[in-house]
Amino acid sequence: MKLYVIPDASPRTRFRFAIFDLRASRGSQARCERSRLGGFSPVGPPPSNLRTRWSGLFAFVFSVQLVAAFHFGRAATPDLIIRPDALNPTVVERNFLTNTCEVIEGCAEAGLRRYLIFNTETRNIGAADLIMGDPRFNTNFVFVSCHGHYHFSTFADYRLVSSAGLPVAHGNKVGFCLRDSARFTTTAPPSPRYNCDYQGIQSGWADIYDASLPCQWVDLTGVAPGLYVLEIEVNPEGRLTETSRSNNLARMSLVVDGPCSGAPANDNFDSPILMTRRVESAFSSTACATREPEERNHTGRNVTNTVWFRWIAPVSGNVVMTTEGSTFDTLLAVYRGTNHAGLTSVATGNNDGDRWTSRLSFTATSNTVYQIVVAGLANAPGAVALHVNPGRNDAFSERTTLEGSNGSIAGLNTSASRESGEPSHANLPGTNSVWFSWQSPTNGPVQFDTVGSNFDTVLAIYTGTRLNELTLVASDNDSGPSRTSRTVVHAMAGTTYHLAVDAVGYRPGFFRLNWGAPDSSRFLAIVASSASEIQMNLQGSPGLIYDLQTSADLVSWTNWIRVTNLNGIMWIPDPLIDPAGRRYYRAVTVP
Ligand SMILES: [Ca+2]
Ligand SMILES: [Ca+2]
Ligand SMILES: [Ca+2]
Ligand SMILES: [Ca+2]
Repeated sequence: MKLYVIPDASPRTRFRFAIFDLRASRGSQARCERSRLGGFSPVGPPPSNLRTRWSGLFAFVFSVQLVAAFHFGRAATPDLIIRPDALNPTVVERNFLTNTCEVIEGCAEAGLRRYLIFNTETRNIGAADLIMGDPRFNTNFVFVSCHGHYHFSTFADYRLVSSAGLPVAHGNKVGFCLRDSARFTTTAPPSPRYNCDYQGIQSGWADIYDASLPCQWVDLTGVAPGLYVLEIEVNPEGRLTETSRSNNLARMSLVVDGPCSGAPANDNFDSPILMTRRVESAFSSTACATREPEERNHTGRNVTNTVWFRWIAPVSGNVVMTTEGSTFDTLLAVYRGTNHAGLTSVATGNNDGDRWTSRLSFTATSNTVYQIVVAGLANAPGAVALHVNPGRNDAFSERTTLEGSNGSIAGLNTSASRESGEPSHANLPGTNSVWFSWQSPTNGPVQFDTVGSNFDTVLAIYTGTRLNELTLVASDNDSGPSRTSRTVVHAMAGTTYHLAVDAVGYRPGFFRLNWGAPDSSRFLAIVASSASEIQMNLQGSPGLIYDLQTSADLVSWTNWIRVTNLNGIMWIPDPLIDPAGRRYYRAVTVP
């Protein structure tokens, strides 16, 4: 056992303890464990300027008293969390030179790149302060000559992840000063205690890193546009002793756009993204958007980059619209009218939504056309997500109706839940189901998938009329790419199917539900059309080209004919059949 007492210049503490390896030597008698030492962070080897040192019996007796003292107040440990609604992510371009600290430290590459920048607010919700102390005496810190001060390299981990939970972009943030930035509860001490010279976070206080600080980002360069999740995890390696690490991860679904390369398709009032369902989401970008000459101010502001949506209300009643997941400070306005000059305001929103996104509500009238515009506050550009009634199809009885032999719908299930009596979709314990109904217009195979979702989905398809009496038709967990779901139903014309999209592992987000002809080609049937001819029914996506090959032994294959599938199902006759022989067929898609 080694226990060091370090004289401390801080006026609030008379001395500090450097404790390590308390299990050693007489540990079985002392029962010392780091986890019991609430309020003290474990530190490594003693500092070189240690002036006072005890060891042996004196230290043992002293430590028993110390542990006894802390055992009495054992529940008092810090507990760090990341406040998810303070992130406010924004996409920016930065150009770093090779000799800048960001490049030298490894959190940026030299040259012009795109970054997703964001705030992080780390709160200490535990009963005790997080005490890091003087970084010179804490081996979690290393001195970085570039910045001229100490860094704590694993305080937080930043990552942008796909639906499979795989990082597509990663941040290399180094903490350089843990301190009391803001008090979040009135029961906390009124004054800050910790600063860059003597670091920590008081109970009830938060340490805030503003998005403008170095390395507060993940590098988006090369990330494909789409739906992702930003994950911020504090104390990812557990170096800091705290009450719980299960609450250390904050997740935020967001949409990423590509570099600006031209006006978006819905830049102008007359070319909006059309939305017709009661619950629906759509995505766009204001990065290259413009303001039309006759366009008015929106939400009273002189904006320059607007994108337009048009929603035809399928039913009357209250409607909620949000821009949650957009990567900039949005403005949202809804109008009625058929041209710029004739618009009348229905509702506006600025910062009423989650983080700095917008949220509004109004009472809609069935079959009425609503013109919706999204712009950036102070003309901030970025990726746009617009949601109509997000999560309103949470309950089976509130199913959203889908129509047509093929289509796609996007949505948000973060506010959805599991109902009493709800079946376990794909035999997995789901938490955030949303429901759809689709009546098949024809007989034949139909593929349903959730490709394009940003979380690990499950998909289940039922028939029936009551939630607790549904008949399972098909279900799937991971047959799609990146833990999305995909299954094929042999649908009957006129039959109504109920679809549930759910999340695995309490991680909901943006989903996409697609339906149509199966994209995996297959032979459905072979019919002998005459004594010397057969016909094969080949099913697949319209437009696919196949090389049909034949074999007598399933080993050696020869090209037979090349065909194009024009409408999803094709009949291929083979008059060359040898009734006495055996012939195998296969279809190879031509890129
Ligand atoms: Ca925690
Ligand atoms: Ca515009
Ligand atoms: Ca539900
Ligand atoms: Ca899955």
